[in-house]
Amino acid sequence: MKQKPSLLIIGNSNVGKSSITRLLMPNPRKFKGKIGKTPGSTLLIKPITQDKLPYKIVDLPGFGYISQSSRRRGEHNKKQIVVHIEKHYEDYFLGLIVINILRIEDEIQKFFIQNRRTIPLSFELIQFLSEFEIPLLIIFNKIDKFSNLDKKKIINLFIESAKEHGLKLVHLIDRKIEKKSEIPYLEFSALKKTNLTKLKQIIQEYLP
Ligand SMILES: Nc1nc2c(ncn2[C@@H]2O[C@H](COP(=O)(O)OP(=O)(O)OP(=O)(O)O)[C@@H](O)[C@H]2O)c(=O)[nH]1
Ligand SMILES: [Mg+2]
Repeated sequence: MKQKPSLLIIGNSNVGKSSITRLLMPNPRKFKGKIGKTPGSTLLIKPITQDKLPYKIVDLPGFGYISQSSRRRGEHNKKQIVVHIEKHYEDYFLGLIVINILRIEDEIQKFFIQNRRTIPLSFELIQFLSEFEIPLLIIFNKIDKFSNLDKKKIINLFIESAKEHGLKLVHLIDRKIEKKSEIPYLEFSALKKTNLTKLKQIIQEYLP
């Protein structure tokens, strides 16, 4: 039997990865939440799929994931993510990098504005993934938490700071981005299902 291609959903804890996964499932009731990591030191990478879904979903913690109890474990997980991607990048037809819009200002303040020698983990993750040839889509999730004006301001802050790290983010309008140097982004709300149709459409377009 032919193997299904994989969709990567990556992002820190609590950004909405499982919520997005559920929205993509033909049969969400059969999807049991917490998948992808265990409290143990080993990262469990368990692809999720359903009969009617033409791809598998792999949900991974982002670089910023640090368990409450152990900083070292955070580093350990990061290493495991790196090893996993290095080994499996060819299985992925698309990678969704999920970013919680509520966390952006803080991250950019601390690791960019106040200290130019550090790099925000989100940028590090985007840079790392762009080195492999996985097409990427950045999802700014939880936009329902902000007014339109604040949302624009925060996304702009992210984009402008990313530019200084050599990352070119472009707003995804309708079609697939062809230029390899540009990374498209989509504003999203898993709660309100904002842009869900668009997301599904993009996934279809990238499916091999
Ligand atoms: N307001 C709002 N809340 C959201 C949205 N998406 C997810 N949440 C909430 O955010 C919390 C975390 O969502 P999850 O989908 O479990 O996040 P996750 O990335 O899978 O988290 P981990 O499995 O811990 O890595 C839940 O309480 C969700 O209900 C959104 O678009 N808007
Ligand atoms: Mg989850």
